[in-house]
Amino acid sequence: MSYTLKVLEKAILKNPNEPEFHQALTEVLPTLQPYIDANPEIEKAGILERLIEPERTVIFRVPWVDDKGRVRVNKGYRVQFSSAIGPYKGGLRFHPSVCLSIVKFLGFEQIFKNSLTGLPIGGGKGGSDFDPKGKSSREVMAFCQSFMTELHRHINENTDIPAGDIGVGGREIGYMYGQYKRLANSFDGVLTGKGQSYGGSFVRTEATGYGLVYLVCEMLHQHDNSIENKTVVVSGSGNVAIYAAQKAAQLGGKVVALSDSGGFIYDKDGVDIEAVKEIKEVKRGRISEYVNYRPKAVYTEGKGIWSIKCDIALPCATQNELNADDAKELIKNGCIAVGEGANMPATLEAAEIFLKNGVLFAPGKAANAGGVATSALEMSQNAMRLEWSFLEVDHKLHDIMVNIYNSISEAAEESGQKGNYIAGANIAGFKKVASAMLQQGVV
Ligand code: NDP
Ligand code: 2IT
Repeated sequence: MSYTLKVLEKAILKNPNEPEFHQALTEVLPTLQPYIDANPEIEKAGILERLIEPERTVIFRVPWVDDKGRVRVNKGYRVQFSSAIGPYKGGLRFHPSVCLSIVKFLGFEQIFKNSLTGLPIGGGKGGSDFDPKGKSSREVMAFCQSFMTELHRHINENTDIPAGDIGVGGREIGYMYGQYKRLANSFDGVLTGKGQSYGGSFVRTEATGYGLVYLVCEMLHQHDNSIENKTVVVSGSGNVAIYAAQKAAQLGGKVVALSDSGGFIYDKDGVDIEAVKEIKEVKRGRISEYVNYRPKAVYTEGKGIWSIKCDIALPCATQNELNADDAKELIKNGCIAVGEGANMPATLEAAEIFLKNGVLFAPGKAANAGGVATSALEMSQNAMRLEWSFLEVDHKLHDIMVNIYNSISEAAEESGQKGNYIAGANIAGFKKVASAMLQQGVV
């Protein structure tokens, strides 16, 4: 049995009840085999056995008091996965589904994604099973303060720099930053995604969605195609989805659908992004409310967004939101390109189907790396106590995404798997991390 399959088999046995983590390992490890065959020192140094084990995992109690005066308790997590090429970096997710398996899958993917950005950031992830939905701002603040009261012992600007993810946006980062500053007595760049008035970077809010579209456009361009006049379906309607839809429309695509966990909207004339922003960012409402703004649009409850005919699909909600049947339906309807804005939104089977059918498929670690890349730019600006303009950051983001496309495309070709950007992203991300680990000895 090959080295990667041996490590995978053992990891699955040693980490039972972690299906999402198993899935991430299954998606990554076997694709590294050609590179490892050419570099046998990797196996000798036990690089994979070390890489799949987080350097440190912290799980903690988060007690807080709700508006009715009741004591509530949630679980908090921070998985500090790899510091081989820089301080741990990755988001915090607040969602009732959050558990160790999900945080580990996200943290593992983050190592490769962060390496692909070309910037000096290691991999980490965290979060809580706290559900911000339906909570008052005071409740969210109480939770965030309690969460940071423990988390602050484990992070600092040179060790671990969290940011947002599902359920964590500017409001939550603000409350957590306020509490961190109070406990650490230090105004530093320990979180990214901060508000503009206290050290946040221009473009961080837009970065993941914009970056996704920049990468997809480059991929299309390299295949003598473009986003212009293409029909685009974007799932989700949170931070990533909104700005992916906005950039896709700015660059000439027609975005006809968005969704949330309740259902999806179809607007054949092209989605009105400003209306979506008002519903989601201002009112914190549901996507179903969109029909009040555009009465000709149709809202359908439940899953099913992938049955809408499109040229380009951008899954931007959550893991495993696009399965084999969805992939087949998209292909049947003429879909030519898929860009993963979310982390692992396509199941293993779905991704395989896209590859087999010649659909251009940009995996999350590459396609959604613009968010964390811009976080790293925020860290640079904080360290220099400087601020770059919107245009400067946007240009840097664009260059980073084009570079990522080039490196995953080259790595795919070099490993004899031209056009397989899943393998390309895994290998290109792994190379730098493995090299750093080899040079740093057994740690
Ligand atoms: P938000 O919380 O802003 O939005 C999440 C969106 O996805 C909402 O529309 C939400 O619907 C939907 N969603 C979440 N969970 C589920 C679920 N279990 N089933 C169906 N729909 C769901 O999060 P983001 O936009 O920040 O994140 C979206 C994805 O992008 C995640 O996979 C995240 O890991 C990834 N990502 C985010 C980055 C960032 O910078 N924010 C960077 C890179 C990747 P509802 O409101 O109904 O729950
Ligand atoms: O999945 C991700 O890359 C993020 N949620 C962003 C992480 C970050 O540190 O900006």
